[in-house]
Amino acid sequence: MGAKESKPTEVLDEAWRSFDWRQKKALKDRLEKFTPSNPDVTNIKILVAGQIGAGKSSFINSVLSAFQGEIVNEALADTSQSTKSHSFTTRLRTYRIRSGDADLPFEICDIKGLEPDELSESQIDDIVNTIYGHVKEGYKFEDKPITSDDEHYNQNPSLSDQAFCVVYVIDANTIHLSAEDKIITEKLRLIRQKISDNGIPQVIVMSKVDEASPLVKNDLKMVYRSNIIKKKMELCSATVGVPMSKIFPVKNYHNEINTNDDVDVLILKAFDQILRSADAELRHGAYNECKQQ
Ligand SMILES: Nc1nc2c(ncn2[C@@H]2O[C@H](COP(=O)(O)OP(=O)(O)O)[C@@H](O)[C@H]2O)c(=O)[nH]1
Ligand SMILES: [Mg+2]
Repeated sequence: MGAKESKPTEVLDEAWRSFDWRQKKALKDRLEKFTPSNPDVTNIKILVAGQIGAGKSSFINSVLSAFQGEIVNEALADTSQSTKSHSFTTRLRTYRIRSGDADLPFEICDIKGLEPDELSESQIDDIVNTIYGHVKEGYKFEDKPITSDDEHYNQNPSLSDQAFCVVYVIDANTIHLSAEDKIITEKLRLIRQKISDNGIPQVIVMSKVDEASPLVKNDLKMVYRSNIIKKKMELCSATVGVPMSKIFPVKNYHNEINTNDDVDVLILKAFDQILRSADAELRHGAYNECKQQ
């Protein structure tokens, strides 16, 4: 029956992005040896933003798991499904990446998810303040933005308190399908506007590629041969305004009990690029100049 359908083919003849599926060990080794190129920085901080339910906590857990070689559930992912409209992460939480017993010089911050309500400036201000290192660990996000007299407000953030790369986690299934998503992408665009003057690099992690394409669900290695995934990444790029080279498709660990090399290698590749972007920004030293004036 289905043979007569004239849908565009989902399987592309060739991978449109070259990707070595055997590079997991090389990536992991390199990341384990990585030292920030600015000696004043003890750890490179990465901030993860995106819509509620996009997979931010699951992405953080997946990075932790890929390094540990076993499933880690440190960042609380929302498994209830019913609380989609309300952000599960309300406090600022920072996760240190470890490999075995060794602490690596990377930290990832999980912040409150963006809510698809009217464009409130307060969420955006909170995110921008967090990027600049003004929000201390454990701060509970409120309906209004943090003020400088708050006990969790850091007046003098060090380089290690600031985020040097912002990662937007975007669910491949919902990108630009609903009015809600238009509001979210508009919010991301506003954040971009506020921080891009300072050159903070931005990367998109497009999550849930397994749910977006049956081909990919069946075999993750088909991710760069899937027409659906390619189209979704192009849509992401156009709506948020981030080049394709800064968009990484991933499948997060969410219900598995063991890690898997294909999942790991996509996650580690995304994380490697995130760190390279952050470190390049540190090297350029734009921050040093603006902080030391
Ligand atoms: N199939 C699939 N489900 C995912 C993936 N990433 C996250 N999820 C699920 O999506 C839901 C929301 O994820 P969560 O990490 O809590 O999103 P957050 O609100 O952005 O932190 C949870 O039910 C996860 O199990 C993925 O890559 N594939
Ligand atoms: Mg979360």
